[in-house]
Amino acid sequence: MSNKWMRLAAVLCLTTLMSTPALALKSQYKLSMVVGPNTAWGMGAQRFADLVKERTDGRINIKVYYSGALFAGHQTNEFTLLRQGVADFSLASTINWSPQVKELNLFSLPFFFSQPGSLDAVVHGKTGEQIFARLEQLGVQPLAWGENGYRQLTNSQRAIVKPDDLHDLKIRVVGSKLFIDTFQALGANPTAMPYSEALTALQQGVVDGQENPVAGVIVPYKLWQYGQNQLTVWNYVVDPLIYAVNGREWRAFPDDIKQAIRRSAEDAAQYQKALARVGLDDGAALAWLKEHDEVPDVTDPYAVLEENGVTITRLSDDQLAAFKAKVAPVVDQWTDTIGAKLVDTARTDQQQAR
Ligand code: X2X
Repeated sequence: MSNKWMRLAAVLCLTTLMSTPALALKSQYKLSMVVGPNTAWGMGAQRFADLVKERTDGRINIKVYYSGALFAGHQTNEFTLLRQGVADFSLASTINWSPQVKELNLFSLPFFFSQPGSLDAVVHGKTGEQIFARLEQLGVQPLAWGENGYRQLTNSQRAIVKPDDLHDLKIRVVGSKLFIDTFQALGANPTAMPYSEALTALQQGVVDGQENPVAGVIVPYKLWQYGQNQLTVWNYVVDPLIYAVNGREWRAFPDDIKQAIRRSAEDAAQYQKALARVGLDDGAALAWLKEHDEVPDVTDPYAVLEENGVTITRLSDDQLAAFKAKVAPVVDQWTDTIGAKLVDTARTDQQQAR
């Protein structure tokens, strides 16, 4: 090849590499979900899909794949599948992405978000910005923050009032090893498994307990029917949800579609968070839903639990202190993994919001 042709070929190559080609729109996009449609989480995903369809005049059709259908139940593979484009969209808990994105373990640090409003302060503060930038770097475009909720402990054996009560209880957990470390430090016997297997394990008594949000998971899945008749309110972890889209696909969307998708995620997230918080906050969530003519099925999740024979144990500050002391070394160790700077930023975000 002559020099001239080689130069031309090189220029052509470079132009192709530099411009993001406009991909043809797909007839259907897939959104991955861990849980089912009758949860705040599932309803928040469906609302997003509906809004996107409406606001793009039907050009973007998103089908929600509930109950882990897209990743065959293996929820800790979700981030990888979204990155690869096996899923186009996702409404995901930070817990399930934490094995691949170590920064997301921040949200699973035990007793780090115990003050009301501290999660909002972090996700809408500098920390949230930095985490979104990190996800973008890794090939996933985040769109908005949702919320699964404060995770409470249930079991089939006894009331948990002090760490000793957890001794040898088999507790199902998911996510990164941080959860195993936390429950081992508390003296329990934790075992990691996806949610799709957890229900059977609870039913068969393979495990004694689990931890999940009351409105987000425990009530919609009627966990009392799986022997879970003890619940301890300890607010030890709160997991946010993230509306997100595969980065390559995002960059290829025209601007008007990008804008419609982003606004739909923000609006759906507000609705989703209100559903996740009904009956658990100071009344703001229910007021928001009423204002928007939305009628939630459950307005008092603790009352539903009690009606179904679940004993609720609320820990005092002194009782909580005993649990916090046990997990303090785990928090220190995982602060290094997450990045001490990010953990510090999250502390500052919380303090500034007070
Ligand atoms: O598996 C769980 O416990 C759940 C449903 O809460 C998550 O996906 C993190």
